[in-house]
Amino acid sequence: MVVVSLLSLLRAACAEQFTSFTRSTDTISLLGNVTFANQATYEATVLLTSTFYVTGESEIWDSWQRAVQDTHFRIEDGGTLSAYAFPVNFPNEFSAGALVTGVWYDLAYVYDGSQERLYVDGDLLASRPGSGNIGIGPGNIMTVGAIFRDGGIDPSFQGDIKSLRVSNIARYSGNSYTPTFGDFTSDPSTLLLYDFDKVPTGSTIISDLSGHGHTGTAGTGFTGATSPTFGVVLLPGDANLDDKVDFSDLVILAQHYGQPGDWTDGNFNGDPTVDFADLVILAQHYGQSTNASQVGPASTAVPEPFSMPSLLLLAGGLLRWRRPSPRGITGPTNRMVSCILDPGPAANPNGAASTVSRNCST
Ligand SMILES: [Ca+2]
Ligand SMILES: [Ca+2]
Repeated sequence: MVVVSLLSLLRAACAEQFTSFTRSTDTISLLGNVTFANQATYEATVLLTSTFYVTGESEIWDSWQRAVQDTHFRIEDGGTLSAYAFPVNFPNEFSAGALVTGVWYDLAYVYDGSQERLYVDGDLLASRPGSGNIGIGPGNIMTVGAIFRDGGIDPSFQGDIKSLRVSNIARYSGNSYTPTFGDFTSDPSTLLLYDFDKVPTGSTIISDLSGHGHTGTAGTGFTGATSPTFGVVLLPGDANLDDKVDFSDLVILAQHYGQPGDWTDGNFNGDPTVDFADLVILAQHYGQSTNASQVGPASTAVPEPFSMPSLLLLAGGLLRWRRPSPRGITGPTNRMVSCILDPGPAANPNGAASTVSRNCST
């Protein structure tokens, strides 16, 4: 019980501020390279908002040069944790587990020259024998998030990251260790270190706290690269990341309804499509806001949980609004949405359309 309580506290301490990767093209381009011999540790504190990747895999960290270096830390489709220290166990990267969304994880990959190990929250997830030195390429590309490699874009993982550390030693051994669940610290074995929770909102540059100068620049590195969001707590339903769930988010969801999408398209539940389940999430958080200094879930000011008739009303209105009217989507937004979300005692499934038409569409 003590252990459980401690873990709960550590998890709670993570819920402050971090960096959110909400698009498959979100990336931070890192200067330089890391150099290993026959030991390595990759570790990150992350919370996933999706484990669905149409490409089969997504990147947390990657340093790569074709046929020379392939050192990476990934989440594969379905939530499998994966790491590689090419050419160790070539051609098979090391994958195990089934991570889920909405949970802070302390993830680690360790290679000690004779064995590879994956840990989740300090518990050994899997191990396998391995040997040899790790390949290093002088012409590498290194990123947090998406990377352009092998002729295409490997997408970013989807979620939040609090800290990332890469080291040239095997930091953990055995079946378990006490996880950090937060910011890692630098020491002489640290090759790169980022505390994403220390980066101010709106930043585009992140410093390497290891002192090795692997400065990161967000939103660069390949055509179509986008920046993750620094210093913003992801609020379910907040598609445009402006720290509140309101009509603007509703419009975004409507514009992508029925299509594939990521968080900034209104796909909040990590499945492939912007659909009714996302609408429910948005509705449940409509009117809420939070701020980066606030720990825990968003305030619950308004509204009450919605009835299914209200949600159907909302869905119907959204689909109508997918085609901009001659006046555009700039009407009496708050009134309109409030009306739809709370159509009053007269509303019922059969009378839904007339309620919207009479009271809410002007
Ligand atoms: Ca918003
Ligand atoms: Ca969805």
